[in-house]
Amino acid sequence: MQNLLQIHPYFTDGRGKLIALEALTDIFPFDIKRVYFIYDLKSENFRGFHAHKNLEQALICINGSCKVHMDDGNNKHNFFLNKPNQVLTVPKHFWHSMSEFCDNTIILVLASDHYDEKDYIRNYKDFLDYIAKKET
Ligand code: T46
Repeated sequence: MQNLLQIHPYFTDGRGKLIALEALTDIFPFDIKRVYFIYDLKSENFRGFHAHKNLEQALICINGSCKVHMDDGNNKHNFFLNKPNQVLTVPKHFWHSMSEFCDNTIILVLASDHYDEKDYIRNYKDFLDYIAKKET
């Protein structure tokens, strides 16, 4: 699961750093149809706790830091994001949650499709049943 975290190349010179995100590349193998960002986060809160049936996403902590817990139904892994060139792929069928936000954290999310509540699996038991059915 560690291979879901990639380091994005950046341009750097005396003025600072620049990262250009492009769809349909090794880092973003999907077309990007939606971009959203999550901010004004409180350290004691959790977000996520769901999986997607079809949506592919990539998370970038463009400011601050956070923990992202990922679970494919068989294996679990925690990622710590604290650099804007870290790109965490969240494939479909991965239960995920975000927590331990430091002050001023901003999480940028690139998504392969428009928002659709029907694409969410928001109950963990339903998620495990969905994975079990997929594997048979
Ligand atoms: C995900 C993680 C990483 C919309 O109306 N449009 C949108 O594009 C999104 C993303 C959300 N919403 C509404 C749905 C809820 O009423 O915004 C509200 C908060 O959404 P949610 O509770 O799903 O937020 P998170 O932070 O738990 O999850 C979000 C994404 O929804 C989800 O796809 O993978 O970030």
